[in-house]
Amino acid sequence: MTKSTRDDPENRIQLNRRHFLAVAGAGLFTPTLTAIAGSVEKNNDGFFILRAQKFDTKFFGDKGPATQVWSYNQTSPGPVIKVKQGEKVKIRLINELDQPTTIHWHGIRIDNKMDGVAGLTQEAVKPGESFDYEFIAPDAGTYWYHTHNRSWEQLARGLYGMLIVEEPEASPTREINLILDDWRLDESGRIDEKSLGEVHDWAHAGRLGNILTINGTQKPRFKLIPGERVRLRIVNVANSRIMEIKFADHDPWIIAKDGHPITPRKLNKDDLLLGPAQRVDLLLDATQKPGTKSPIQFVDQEQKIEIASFEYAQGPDNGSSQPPASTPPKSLPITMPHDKFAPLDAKAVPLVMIGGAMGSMEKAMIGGKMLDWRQLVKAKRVWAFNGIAGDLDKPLIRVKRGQTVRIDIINDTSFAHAMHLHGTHFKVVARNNMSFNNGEWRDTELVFPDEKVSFAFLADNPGKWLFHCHMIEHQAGGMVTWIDVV
Ligand SMILES: [Cu+2]
Repeated sequence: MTKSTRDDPENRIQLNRRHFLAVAGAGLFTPTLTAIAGSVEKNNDGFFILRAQKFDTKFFGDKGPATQVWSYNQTSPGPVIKVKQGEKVKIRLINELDQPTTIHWHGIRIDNKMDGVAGLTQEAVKPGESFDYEFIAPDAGTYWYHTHNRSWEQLARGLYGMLIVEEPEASPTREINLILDDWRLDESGRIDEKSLGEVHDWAHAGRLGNILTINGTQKPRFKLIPGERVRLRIVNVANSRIMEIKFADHDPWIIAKDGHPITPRKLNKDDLLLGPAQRVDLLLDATQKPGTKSPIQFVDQEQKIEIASFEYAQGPDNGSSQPPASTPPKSLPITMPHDKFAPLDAKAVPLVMIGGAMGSMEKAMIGGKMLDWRQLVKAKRVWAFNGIAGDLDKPLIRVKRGQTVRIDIINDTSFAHAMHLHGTHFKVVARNNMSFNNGEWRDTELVFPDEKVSFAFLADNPGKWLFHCHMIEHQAGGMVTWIDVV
């Protein structure tokens, strides 16, 4: 690829959108009532077992073609893992695949040895071998777990699941999990393997799928009881697709972002615009009449596509279907160390993103050598942070424990990036030269083209913490660095 032939990313997205619609609209799917289930066996030594295994799933109903995915315990998404805040979590990964793999516990303020980053915090677990993950989850909330080795392939093949850290006090609120993914399938319904590793995608918006699933199925239906209030835990696990969803006929409260509680409020415009890896928790009041069907929609530019639905239980309207919609829910307890957080004393680190199609990157460093664009494309390193295309030899910054760090990101590319910091959460403290503190903690934040966004965090967790774009093809293509807390 030369600069002159770098094409317009919009074309690619349009093509994918058409394909997505064609497959989704083909009427092949059979909607099913869904509850995510998964069985987790417990070993005598107290470890829960996650087996990374191949598994045939049916995206298109029982009569449709089978799609071989990679799974944990024969289900993708993997089993929903529920742990109590502060509890010791013991999980044994057994690798029954023919590629090395690891598990990363996304968003958990974890012991660095347990962070699961192949090549940085541990060696990838070889086929036939196992690894014991043991950690304490200090914050209650909605998290997820996923592979962190060859993620551009292994995540695309289905190696992920939801991790719920429950508040110490059990809540009576019923919960519904929505795990959103897009898959790129070929004409026969198999994973489109030819496109895995395709540098064209890496240099554009990433590998976008052509079918969309919630909890591993198309168009699931979720029961609601008139008058009830349910908690929705939503995560976007797609490799690269930014997802925007909408609830017709309902006006939910947002209560948490990326696992961390926020003061409950009604939704703002972009609250349900989720970059890869981002989560939100909502409380939704079932205000409709018995028997009502109401769509959950995927917002695609001007149009809305139904991707799931709520179905209200039948039965007499007992009058409870007018719930106290104006009553704000109670805030969840916040456990981040706010008091020690000092953005004013922060050590500032610039991070300039360059690269990709329609970008200005002419050269970048790999392994201390300067490469031109042609060589970078050949090496599949088509993105860079501060002129370095994905080297992990040196950290972005080395700081003493207890230091507050501010990373000033400049997105000098034509694409959005979902920046994820391991091991802690950060606050977005400035956007396009406007400083603010909205009280929200994130572990992943979207940075749009030409934006300047500053993240601040307290470096209180020692270790090597990866900092990367969660558009996984961008990470693989050079958008990755790390922060050393000593
Ligand atoms: Cu990116």
